[in-house]
Amino acid sequence: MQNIDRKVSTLDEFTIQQLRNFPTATGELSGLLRDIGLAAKRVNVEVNKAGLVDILGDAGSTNVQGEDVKKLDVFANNQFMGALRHGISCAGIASEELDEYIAFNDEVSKNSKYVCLFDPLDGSGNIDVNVSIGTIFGVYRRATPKGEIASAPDFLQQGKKQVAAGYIVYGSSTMLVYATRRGVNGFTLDPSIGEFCLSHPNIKCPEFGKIYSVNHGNFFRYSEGVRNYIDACQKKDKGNGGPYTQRYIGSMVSDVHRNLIKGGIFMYPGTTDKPGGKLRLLYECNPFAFILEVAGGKATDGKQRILDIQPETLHQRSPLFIGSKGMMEELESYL
Ligand code: P6P
Repeated sequence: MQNIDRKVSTLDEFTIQQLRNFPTATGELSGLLRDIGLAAKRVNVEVNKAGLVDILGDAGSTNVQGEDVKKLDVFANNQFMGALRHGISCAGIASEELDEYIAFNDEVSKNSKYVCLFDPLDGSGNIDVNVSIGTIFGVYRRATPKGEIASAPDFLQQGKKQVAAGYIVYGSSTMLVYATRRGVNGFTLDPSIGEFCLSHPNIKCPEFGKIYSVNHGNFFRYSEGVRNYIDACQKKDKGNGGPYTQRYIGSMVSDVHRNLIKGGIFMYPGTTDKPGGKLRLLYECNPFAFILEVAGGKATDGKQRILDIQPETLHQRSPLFIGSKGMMEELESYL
């Protein structure tokens, strides 16, 4: 009998295997993750040729954050929204690019179990200069009864209510990383077969690392505790666990992905002029906080666990400190 145990799992095979391991599962979450994988492949094609076609440049509008919206943002938003709307697992979406949530009002969607919140293309300011960018998503079981059209309570849930979260990094290779409570797994896109293939099984964030990521340009607008921690990072030498290195490319997906794999801490603190920080709680902080906690790391807003924060509005911002557990505990002693 030929050995049918293949070494390489595609994302589809992996999610179906997860389904086989949990017979009570309905397959809706697996289906939703495959829908996201499909949209990611379509976005990847455009991101990879962004410099070649007239898809660069501003779409002329600005999003709710007052940021110039580039055409690729709009394209990516429509790909993820379209894939989820036409799947069988999603009752509605909320997007960093859209002022309001969108509840799908067809019968199949109204009877779906999940909602998805995403930042379709984070770091879009880097598109024109060929720096890696990414998609970030979080999946929640809907809070309102199936059969009804999704509504606000479905989208304003604490991050700890996520059943899955993940990101796609369109970089030197394109990777999709997602977490459920059972673990964090990374899939690298193999363009020759057009499939995401399991390349980083069971990702764990090292308890300590040597990388700290922060925008030094805001240094004098950070709190004293944050400034003292950053000073300490720069004074690390071999004696006390150093030397640390500073890595920050201004694209959260890339910065947090690197620190997840290698160990490190990423900080986007509040500042004197923006005490709430810049990053969005629902579309950036919650998904990454879920992923890092499953991988053994930590994520806070400087005072409380990100995943415990009860959202009040779709686009609220939060300070974010996230990464290796040991480094986070060291930071907390300065805050
Ligand atoms: P700053 C990109 O616009 C983004 O939302 C994140 O991807 C990134 O980490 C952060 O903003 C960079 O912000 O103020 O340091 O340029």
